[in-house]
Amino acid sequence: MRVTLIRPRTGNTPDPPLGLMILSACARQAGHTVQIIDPNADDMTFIREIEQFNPDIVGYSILTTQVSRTRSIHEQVRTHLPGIPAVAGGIHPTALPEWTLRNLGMDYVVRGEGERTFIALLAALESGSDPAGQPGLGTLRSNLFIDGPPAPFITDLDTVPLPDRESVDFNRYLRPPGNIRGTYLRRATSIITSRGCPFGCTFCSSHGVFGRTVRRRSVGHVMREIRGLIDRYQIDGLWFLDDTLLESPDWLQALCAGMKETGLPWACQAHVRRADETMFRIMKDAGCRQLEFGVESGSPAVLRRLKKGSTPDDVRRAFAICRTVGLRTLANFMIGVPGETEADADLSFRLAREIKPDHVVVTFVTPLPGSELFDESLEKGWLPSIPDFSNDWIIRQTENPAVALTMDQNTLKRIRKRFDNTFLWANIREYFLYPEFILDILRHMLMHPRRYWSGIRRVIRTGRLLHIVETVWEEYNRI
Ligand code: B12
Ligand code: SF4
Repeated sequence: MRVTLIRPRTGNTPDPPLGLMILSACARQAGHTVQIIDPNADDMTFIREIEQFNPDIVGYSILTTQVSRTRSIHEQVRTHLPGIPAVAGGIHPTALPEWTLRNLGMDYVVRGEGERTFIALLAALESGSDPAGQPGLGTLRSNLFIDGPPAPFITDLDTVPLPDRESVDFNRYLRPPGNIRGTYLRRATSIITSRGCPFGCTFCSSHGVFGRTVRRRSVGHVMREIRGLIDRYQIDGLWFLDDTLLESPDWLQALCAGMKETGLPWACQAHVRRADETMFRIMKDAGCRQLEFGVESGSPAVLRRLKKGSTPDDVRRAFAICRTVGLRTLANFMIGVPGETEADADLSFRLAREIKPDHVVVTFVTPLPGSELFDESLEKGWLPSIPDFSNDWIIRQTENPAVALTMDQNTLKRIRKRFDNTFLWANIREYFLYPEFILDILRHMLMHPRRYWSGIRRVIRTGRLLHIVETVWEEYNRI
């Protein structure tokens, strides 16, 4: 079959669509022909490319933030290719399968890990049989939702093919400054080595797709992919996308030995409870530059509510170890947690100043489908019904919180502005060590001044200086 896979992105980050590239590799192994479409956030010109390819099926990979964009893309696809079957997978369809079928006009949803279910769906459609009821697959028949049993998790991740990077123009994702924030790299990319996270944070929906038990690829398998990336694409840095990389110390030590040999700088996400000086030294010695932590709050009560599994003292300890060892840090905070007061938010602000991260990100709490917080929001009426996931749900870009719980919208916006303006310089100062990058941005701004006006207008309207940085980032990263 001819298969078109689409990522309906809402931002212009140069992260490659790893999930779709893995599905593409599976589909090719099964004898299908694949096209991957990953357009810039406001681009619609790709419809012609799809028409020319003339697929038998289109597939969308959907995060909750991408629902609006999926809707508009799918309308166009339906207009230009009437009757074409459509399948959706990813975290949003996994959490809300029936909603996705009915509201986004999809014919099938794939829940959880997509590899096996997707190939089984293609085989069924090719042979003309009805795939309804297959494990992991949801569909409508006579307007009734038919949900197959959950597909079992893949136990041996070494059997999953490596992402099919040849199906995209992969060089367009390899561009400065790269995805290790605060570090300037010319050809950095990302990789994922495990699936699953054992923690139970109430705002997180990651377990919906990959579960709570960590499954890992073998170090040998991971290093083969990395060496391939060096040989084929000359990468100069790596970001490990794993929910948390530190769950298995022996495995991590073996990975560090491999990374040391490559000489590549790298970064990863980690939980503060896993901070360990000996391990951090090994990681630093192996090229690790930065650890990204979900700090979330400086209030013990809020952390308990979020079931984060950590306290402000755990945070202090983790950041102190990083400073001793010489690892850069990124701290994610969230505001607007149910029950959170302005005094709690002030504790977060004070903690952020105390631990001195190299990079601070603050977002409004958003009850994403698949999370405990989403279910609680519906139960308690904070969300009157399943929303339409309009632009306020595009977490990084929205000016307004999707829901305002204990604190009202204006208070939340004021707190976010205080955070953003305070840490703005810390977040960008490292880039000024790379004059060629700054000159490149200035050249870009001079060549496309109109594109940057929206950012300046938003700064004037909101007083949030970060808008101009975000606009520069978006425009510069347009790929
Ligand atoms: C890389 C990443 C990003 C990248 C790129 C995201 C993208 N894909 O466009 C960047 C850095 C841009 C990013 C940003 C954000 N992200 Co993010 N991100 C991730 C991360 C760490 C890895 C994603 C990945 O590549 N996984 C590996 C691949 C193999 O998995 P996969 O894509 O899910 O695909 C599998 C299945 O889902 C399925 N599948 C997927 N697509 C399809 C399509 C079809 C047709 C089929 C059949 C199957 C299928 O099959 C695949 C193979 O098994 C995940 C965490 C995670 N555990 O996945 C969070 C995650 C996806 N992000 C999340 C969030 C919340 C965000 C942000 C909102 C964060 C923020 N506060 O700003 C922003 C929003 C970005 C935006 N504007 O839309 C949430 C999503 C929750 C939700 N309900 O949507 C996750 C799950 C993290 C979490 N712990 O909750 N993110
Ligand atoms: S937020 Fe991070 S640590 Fe918490 S459950 Fe999700 S992936 Fe795990």
